[in-house]
Amino acid sequence: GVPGTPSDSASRFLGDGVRYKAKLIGIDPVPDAQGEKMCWDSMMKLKGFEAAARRQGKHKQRVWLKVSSSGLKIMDERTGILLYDHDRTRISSLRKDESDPRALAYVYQHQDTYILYYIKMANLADPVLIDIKEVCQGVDQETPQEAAEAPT
Ligand code: I3P
Repeated sequence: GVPGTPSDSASRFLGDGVRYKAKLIGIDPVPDAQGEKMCWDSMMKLKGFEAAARRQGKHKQRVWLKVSSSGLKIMDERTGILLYDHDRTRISSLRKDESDPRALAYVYQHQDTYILYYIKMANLADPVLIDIKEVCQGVDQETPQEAAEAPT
């Protein structure tokens, strides 16, 4: 079709996909692939670290979050360096942050460990959550009721 024509919404995710301005709040190893309390505890711990760092004059790293049909990429905003490349099939949990409409988190399976990534968007997290859900559609989710709530 004609570039820019919204005839096929999935085509937005082809190639480089969609890019969002964001900041990395933090990353944290977690014991499991999913779990509401596990994710919440990890997010609140990272939020505590963020506040402590802020009091010492440190700023969160500015990044681009790229959502594409292959998964998620996190790049450093200033250098463009690829920090993390997350295959869609290994994203095991996606959470919205009930305490912050601009934040989201997800769990990624790396070898036999799980790592939570906690990200603050420059704008509202909801449209990004919808995009990530679309890209991760069909990925095995054992407890779909725990996925981020977003209109479809
Ligand atoms: C900043 C303010 C911003 C925050 C930024 C803080 O503090 O809280 O909202 O960006 O975080 O430094 P201040 O108002 O004292 O300048 P986010 O909303 O994106 O978190 P940062 O320093 O980590 O960028």
